[in-house]
Amino acid sequence: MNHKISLIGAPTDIGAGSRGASMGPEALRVANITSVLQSHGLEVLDKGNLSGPSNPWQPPVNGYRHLPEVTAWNRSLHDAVYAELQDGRLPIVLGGDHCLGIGSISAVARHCRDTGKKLRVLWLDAHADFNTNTLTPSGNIHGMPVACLCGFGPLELIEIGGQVPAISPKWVRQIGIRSVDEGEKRFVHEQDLEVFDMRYIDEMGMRAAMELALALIDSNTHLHVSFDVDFLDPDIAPGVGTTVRGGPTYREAQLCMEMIADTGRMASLDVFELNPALDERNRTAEVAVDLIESLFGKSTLMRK
Ligand code: Z70
Ligand code: MN
Ligand code: MN
Ligand code: MN
Repeated sequence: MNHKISLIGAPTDIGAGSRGASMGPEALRVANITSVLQSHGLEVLDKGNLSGPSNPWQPPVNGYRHLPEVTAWNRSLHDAVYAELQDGRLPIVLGGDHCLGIGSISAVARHCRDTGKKLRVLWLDAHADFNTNTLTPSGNIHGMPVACLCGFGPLELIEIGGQVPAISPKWVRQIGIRSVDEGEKRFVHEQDLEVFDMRYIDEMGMRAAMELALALIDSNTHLHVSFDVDFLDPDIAPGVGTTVRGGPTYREAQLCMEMIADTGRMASLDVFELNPALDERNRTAEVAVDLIESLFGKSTLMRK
C-alpha cells in the first residue's frame, strides 16, 4: 500500500438531510487521525479544508436540493483528489456528506483511466445512494451519488470526471445496506448492483460477504473505499444524520476493515456523513478513526 497519505477536508452538508456533517473534518482531526496514521509509519500530509458555497437550506428544484452548490463542491473535490493521485499519494477525503462521493470517485476513475488500472469501489453504507431526481423521496443529493457515478443524474454532476459514465455498476460492491427506498430498490435490481445487505451479513457473516466483495482484486486493481459512517450500528456510531438500526457491530466492522487492509490494494478512501452536531463527546469520530486505523493495517496480533 501507498504510505504517502493526503488528507483533504470537505466541510459541507450541502447534499444532506440534516445539518452538521460540515463539521466532520475537524472532528476527525480532533480524534487524532493524523497521529494515528503516523503511528503506523505512514507519511501524512494534511492539505487542510476545501472551501465552497454555504448551505442555503432550500427545497428541491426539479428533484434536486442545492444542485449548483453540490456541483461546486464536487468540482473542487474532484480537482483536489485528482491532484493527490497524480502526485502518487493516497487521498483520504474527510467529509462532508456523501454527495461528495461523486467528485472523489470521478477523480479516482479518471486516474484509473490514466494509469490503466481496474477500479473496484467498496461502498460501506446503510443506504444504497442510488436515487435519481424522479425516484428520490427527499431531493437530497447524498442519496444519489452511486447513480450519478453510473451516469444517471444531471449532466453537471455526471460529467465531472471527464467521461460519462464515470464508472460501471459492475465495479461497485455495496456492504451493510439496510435502508433503500421503493423506487431506488427497483433501480438497484435493474442495474444489477452487487449488494451485500444486512440480511446477507446476518445469514452468511461479514467474512463471507467481504470475501465475495473483494474477489478478483489483483495487483492491477485500484481499490477505493467509500465509508459512510452510518454503515455502522447506531449503538457504536450515533453521530450521523440518518441512523438506521441493525448495522454492523464494532467487531464486524473491524473484520471488514482488516480484510480490506489484507488486500494491500486500497489506494483512496472517503469518510463521509460523520455529524458531530449529533455525536456524543466525539465518540463516533473516535470509532471512525479506530476503524480507519484498521484499514491501514492495525491488527490484533502482529502479522508479517
Ligand atoms: C434516502 C434519500 C441517505 C444518508 C443517504 C436517504 C439517503 N434514501 N441518507 N445517506 N445519510 O433521501 O434518498
Ligand atoms: Mn496511482
Ligand atoms: Mn451514503
Ligand atoms: Mn448512508
